[in-house]
Amino acid sequence: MAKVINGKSIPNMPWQDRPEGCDDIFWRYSANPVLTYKDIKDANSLFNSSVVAFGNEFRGVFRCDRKDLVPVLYKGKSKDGLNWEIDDEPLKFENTIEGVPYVYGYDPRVCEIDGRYYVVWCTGMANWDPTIGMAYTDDFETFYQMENAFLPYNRNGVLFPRKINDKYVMFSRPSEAGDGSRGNGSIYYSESPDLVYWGKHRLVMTPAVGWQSYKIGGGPTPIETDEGWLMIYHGVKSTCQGINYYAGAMLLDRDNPTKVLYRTKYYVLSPREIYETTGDVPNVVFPVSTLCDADTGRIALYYGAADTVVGLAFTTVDELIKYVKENSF
Ligand code: BMA
Repeated sequence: MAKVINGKSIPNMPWQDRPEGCDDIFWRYSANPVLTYKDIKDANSLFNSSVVAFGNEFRGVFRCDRKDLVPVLYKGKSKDGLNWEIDDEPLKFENTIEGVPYVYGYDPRVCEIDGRYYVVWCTGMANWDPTIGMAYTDDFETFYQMENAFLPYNRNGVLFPRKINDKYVMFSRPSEAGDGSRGNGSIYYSESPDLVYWGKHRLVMTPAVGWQSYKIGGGPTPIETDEGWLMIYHGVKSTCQGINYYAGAMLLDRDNPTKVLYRTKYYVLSPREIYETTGDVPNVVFPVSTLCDADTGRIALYYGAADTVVGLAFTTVDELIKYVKENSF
């Protein structure tokens, strides 16, 4: 069995066994979607969101497009990872940083490093130009804004849960257009001594064929295993009806995560159910966060579906690593 390194025991995380007769690598929660616009006051949609274990409970930072269709971040708590109490008002930062406006926020990823929780999201600067915003919290009550990590245009910032070779590590996806309308987006590595200054940028992975041909971007916080960093990512394909979003997985070298050991040539999750194919943006599954129980290797993946709701799907570290190794280029 692949060993989860630096993981947590989360015996109460959401889980269902693989349904009989299902041979999907990720199987969906039978009561999907887990979150909808009904869970937040004045919401149009509640989707690409991030969930973490916190003590014996769960905490989350959520993407909500309110009825003005401006994306904002919310915080919430849950005892079981399924039933959530989300604030009525958007998340506010305790501090403000001059010159770092917070015009909007979407696709938050929460990553715990040494007991502190960092939120990395797509933030709007002047002119609504997207880049990578950062904040931290110790208690999920008070959040402090940090310096933005990069210049526009950049999206899909994903922090690694520990320093590697004494540096913080982030993956991101720089792009040439603010609205995400152009393809060719690749995943890049950056490192930092202090979570403020980022450099030593390196290419990690470019788009490939099929479902990941138009652009790719990071997903949930990577899971450290004795076989490497297990990372779920998203891939986009352009079609005559628009662009479709899928999820894939890769395994990266533990000491040098710019080194991709395997990446799936098949997707691991695709828009198939009605709540994934129909909504504000049809045919989107967008993986954002996972819970992983270090004792059993169980993984619960929270993903945005059709830019409208949050879905949940399950697999195990062992099954996913085996699949990645057996179905890669
Ligand atoms: C991306 C982001 C995501 C969204 C996806 C599909 O560019 O905006 O938040 O889920 O497009 O619309």
